[in-house]
Amino acid sequence: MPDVTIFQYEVCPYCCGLKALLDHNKMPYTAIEVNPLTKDEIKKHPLIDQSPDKKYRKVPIALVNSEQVNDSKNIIDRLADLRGSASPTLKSLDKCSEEEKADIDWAYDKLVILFPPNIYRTLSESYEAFEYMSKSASTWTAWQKLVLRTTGSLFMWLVSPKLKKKYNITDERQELLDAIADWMKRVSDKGGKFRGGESPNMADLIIYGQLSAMRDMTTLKVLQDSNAEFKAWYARCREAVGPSQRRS
Ligand SMILES: N[C@@H](CCC(=O)N[C@@H](CS)C(=O)NCC(=O)O)C(=O)O
Repeated sequence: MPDVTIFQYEVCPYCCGLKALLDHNKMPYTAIEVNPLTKDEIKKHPLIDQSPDKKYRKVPIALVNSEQVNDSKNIIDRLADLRGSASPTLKSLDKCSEEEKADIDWAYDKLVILFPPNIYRTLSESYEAFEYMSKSASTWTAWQKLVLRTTGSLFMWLVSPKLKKKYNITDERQELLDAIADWMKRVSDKGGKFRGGESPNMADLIIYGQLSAMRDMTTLKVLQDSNAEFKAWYARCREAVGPSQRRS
């Protein structure tokens, strides 16, 4: 198994989609929570390239056997290469079926962009997201957590309308409910259990993982309370993904 470290935010859907694949494939990893205000964990890490032309400041970033890989899709491809034996749920994205690829593209291009305007839509929901984020960062000081919770939640709540405008979103809640209904229609076309049929495919796992970034948040509760089929699919995916393979 490769040695994998992931620089992440606990609420980052790209990070959570990636981790769902690792958990399901029983691949252990270390996760380092990045402070979104300072990004010190990335800026000060000796194995992260700091040269001006190569510096990358988004998450996830992975160290795979000490080699830096940026961007969740590149990380998936790299891990699939290294894993050697083919796994239907950890293969390089260009080995996915056209349908699986289209579902994954939909998740990246349409679904995930609806998350921020939802989780930061009110000041209290924004605070809830940052409270959750600060709880996940065991190595930060109480002061850092307080600054993150207050400044971060206020900032994202203020930025949220700009995100809506940028992505042409009018009613963030309704559009997310519609997207989930659309996804469940596609799952139902395959018998209703998973989009992959009797077992989850990569799209099920990535989409579940991305949505799990909002666990314990109001948005996910609203989705589950409004759509019983979705609630059941989400629970089946959680079961299929199994326990976290995070070592520390
Ligand atoms: N295409 C990238 C997107 C990564 C991304 O946008 N991550 C967000 C967090 S969810 C980020 O780091 N944004 C910049 C920031 O927080 O400063 C991927 O799939 O990894």
